[in-house]
Amino acid sequence: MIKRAILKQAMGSAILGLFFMVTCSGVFLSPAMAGAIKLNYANFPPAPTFPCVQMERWKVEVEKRTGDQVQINTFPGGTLLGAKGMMDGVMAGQADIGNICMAYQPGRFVVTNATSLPLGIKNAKTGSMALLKLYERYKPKAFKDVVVLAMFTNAPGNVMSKVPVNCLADMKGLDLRASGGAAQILKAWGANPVGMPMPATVEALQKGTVKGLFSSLEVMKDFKFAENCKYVTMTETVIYPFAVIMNKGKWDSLPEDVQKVMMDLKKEQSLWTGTYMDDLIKRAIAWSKESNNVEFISLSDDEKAQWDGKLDFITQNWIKGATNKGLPAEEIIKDIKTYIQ
Ligand code: DTR
Repeated sequence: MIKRAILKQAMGSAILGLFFMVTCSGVFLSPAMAGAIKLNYANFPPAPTFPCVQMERWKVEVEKRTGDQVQINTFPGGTLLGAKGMMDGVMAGQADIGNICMAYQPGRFVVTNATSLPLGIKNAKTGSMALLKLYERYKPKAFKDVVVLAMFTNAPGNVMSKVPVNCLADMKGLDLRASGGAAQILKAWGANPVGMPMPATVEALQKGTVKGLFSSLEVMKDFKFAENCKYVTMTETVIYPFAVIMNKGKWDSLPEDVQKVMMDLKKEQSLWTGTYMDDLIKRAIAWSKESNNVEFISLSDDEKAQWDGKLDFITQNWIKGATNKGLPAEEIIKDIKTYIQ
């Protein structure tokens, strides 16, 4: 009995001692403890797609550069927040960080969506840098309740289809999947745009609800669309702007050194993603040709001029709408044109 009581007392003081050691040395309380700051990062498309690849790269870099003070838990595939609810979800704190495709909400992100007008952005690297510069210059109100951690774009869109599209006449009445502002582009070309998020397109193509889609070509590989779409018409038209955003309250709660790591990474991450995307396009084209025998159709200069000419009204309409909202629309377009040269 006595022996057991002594043992109990000894164990008690050992635990107490350990507690003091831990707290006094700061290990328990210090924010520098590994993984002390946990952040949830939501993304809407599946893990192998480029928005999620850039998310994983950002996670690794932030964890490394903060000496593992920060631990980022990533949620691809809409497991935490979906495409449409991303912005509001992050603002409400359902996720600390989220990746939004701004083109899915044309009226909400008027300034940054100007980069998705047919202005001739040639690749994702140029698009990403122009988008970030535009954001930094105008600091649009749409972002006042969040902190922007990165901005990037995909590469220009092309027509991927089950039937060959050689000229505008071939587009007539063709059911093609599009999202956001791309719907009016397909309509102007005579096609029948069918709106749905990218992940839903896999089934729509298999079932034949749509005969193809309009987007950047990396999806031929990432979503295996090359198995259904044996033709690609190279229109090289318009990019989609994306942003990585963080909940403001969460940002304010972060130590300054962590905030610095993230801000220092903003431009680098944007550039990294644009470059990664451009490289991915090359690989997806090669893979589509080699493993799925996809035919790539280029338009003659005359034909291309006809396709482009059908889209002029889109920028004009945007200028009217943005001017009515009190935005310096002409200046925004001029700036984008300068940034992409
Ligand atoms: N073109 C847009 C955006 C987009 C391009 N590639 C991906 C991959 C995953 C999600 C979105 C996108 C679109 O058509 O949705």
